Amino acid sequence: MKSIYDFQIKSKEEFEIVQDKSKKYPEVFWSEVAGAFKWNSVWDKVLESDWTIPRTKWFINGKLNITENCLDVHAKSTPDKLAILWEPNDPNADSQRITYEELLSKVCKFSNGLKSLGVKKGDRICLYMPMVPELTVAVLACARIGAIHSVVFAGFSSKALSARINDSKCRVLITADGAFRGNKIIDLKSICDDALLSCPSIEKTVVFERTLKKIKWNPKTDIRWDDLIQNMSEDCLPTIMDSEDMLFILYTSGSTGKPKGMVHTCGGYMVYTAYSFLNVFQYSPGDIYWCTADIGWITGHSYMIYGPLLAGATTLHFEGIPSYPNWDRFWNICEKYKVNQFYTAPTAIRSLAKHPKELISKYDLNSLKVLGSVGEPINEEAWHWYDENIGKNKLPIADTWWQTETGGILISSLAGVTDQKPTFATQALPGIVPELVDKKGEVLKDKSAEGILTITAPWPSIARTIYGNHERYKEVYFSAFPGKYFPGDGALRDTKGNYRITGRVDDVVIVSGHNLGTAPIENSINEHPGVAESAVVGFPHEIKGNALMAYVILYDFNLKTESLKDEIRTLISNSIGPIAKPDKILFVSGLPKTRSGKIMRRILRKLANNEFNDLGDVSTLLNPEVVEEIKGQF
Ligand code: 7RM
Repeated sequence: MKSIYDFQIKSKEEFEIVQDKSKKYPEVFWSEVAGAFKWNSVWDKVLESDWTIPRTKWFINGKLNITENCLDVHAKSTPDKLAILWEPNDPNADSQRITYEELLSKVCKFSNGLKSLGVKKGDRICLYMPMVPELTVAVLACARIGAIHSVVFAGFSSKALSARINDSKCRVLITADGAFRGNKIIDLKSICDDALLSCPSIEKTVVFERTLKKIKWNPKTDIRWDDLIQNMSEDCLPTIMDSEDMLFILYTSGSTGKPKGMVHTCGGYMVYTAYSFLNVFQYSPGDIYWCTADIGWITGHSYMIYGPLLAGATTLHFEGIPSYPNWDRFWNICEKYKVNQFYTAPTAIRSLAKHPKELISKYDLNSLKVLGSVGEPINEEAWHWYDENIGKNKLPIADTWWQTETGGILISSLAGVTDQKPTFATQALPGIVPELVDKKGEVLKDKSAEGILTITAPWPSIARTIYGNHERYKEVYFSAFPGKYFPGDGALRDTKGNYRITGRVDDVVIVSGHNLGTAPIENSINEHPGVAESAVVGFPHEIKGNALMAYVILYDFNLKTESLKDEIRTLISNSIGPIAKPDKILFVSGLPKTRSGKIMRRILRKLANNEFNDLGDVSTLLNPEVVEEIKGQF
């Protein structure tokens, strides 16, 4: 039997050969990769796909349990190998080192605990937890017994939590008494108590004790984590799943208010996350890999838990935040654990770049071999700062473009193997077929082009549906360009076939009959040396239909003058045309952002339209206070 490492591409020549093969014979290609895993019975058909319905199925009738491949396989061959390294919020508290054998026991114990609550295959379980190893244990325990995990980021409000619980009718909620985040304690349990006032489907709440702060206790429904696992066996046979059985639901925000529960299935997700992990990050056995995301996001699911564990890797999980106790914490951790692969987000890079370089030079970062970026387009300045200061101008940077919906990385360089180019995600991974189209859906055939990104061929880890709403799935992803997957991003292609993601294309505003994307307008505003960041939205206008409003953050707030507004308008006029000049420019100190650093344009649109009382739930924002500040400026 081949190992998944046999599919790790090691040279540019090999990349070209594999890419060619994956395009010509996708089913042969993916079935060979899938052969590197343990299946209880092999699929009888590799692929069934019709994106007009839309439907995608991989490894049909294959039977497996993903946790056998994440845990049992390695616990048998390398029991003492470290699976998880855990760094707590408090740098002086004890860290944890969990081997594959230990992780398997912990997962089995908790799986048995869940079973004792009556949880069975197909039940939905909500997880609302801090970044402790028990979160990973709970995720894998669900997968082991065929329950569907729905992790909700533990920074979301009680309202957001209850909406997600109710959408998928979860039976059990797993949470903690609280979470440590920097010098704050977040009372997770009381947030859950609030949420559960309107969640009739929840029968039991399992509470892991992290902070030991006093909490309200409901003896009828609440169970301590430790009590639940106390007498449980350390063995639990994995439940045999079909390839296309649901593995998890993960909610992502849509352009309308209601979150979309993206559904991922067992077989294809397993094959693609492991394959992409090994190839993008060029992980070698023994390396220490660190992704700084939260498990509450898809990056955490695919590249902190499943991808690395499937590869038998050592994955570092950090409970805290980059600024605590100081802005050198990330570099401190890199040195402490001799991190080899470091994967973070542009928003983190930009905050880190604001602090003195001595905070980096204090530490020995020589262990680093690969850097990664994810979550939004990385701007030129941030890319070069990362390259120079962390990569010392010699490390490959993998700019990884993908989505909750794609399950895994679709466009990225393979670190150190294929060419990189600043601010370009570069090439599609083997088996991924991107295509640029214009607004009418015409394929842009020129080598170098700019347009809307689509993906034309199915890949194993595409989300199969939106939980309970297949119509919306079809509408959002498969109706703009029939037969193609539409991710909602714009992209530019250079003559060598490298892709640069330019931003969301679903934020198009029609001004006096002209279709204007807000992303290119923002890009030209950002060219002004005084501008740190900007966001442009449309608002209704009597004559033009829509007009534009620009929210602009200046490096120096004191420079907010009328003449600066004129300079910004001139820049836009010069790069796009006078039609793209915003009617209103507002200087602000921050923009409302999601926890993963994405600007909430929906809120900016409402503010621009004076709809102050109808902003929806702003409590899920990273910085709800800026909404008040912006309101005050109108
Ligand atoms: C992994 C993740 C998805 C959206 C996506 C893009 C943007 C993500 C990049 C990027 C440019 C990147 N999932 N995005 N990665 N844009 N370059 N490397 O972020 O579901 O939360 O967001 O994020 O707009 O469509 S997500």
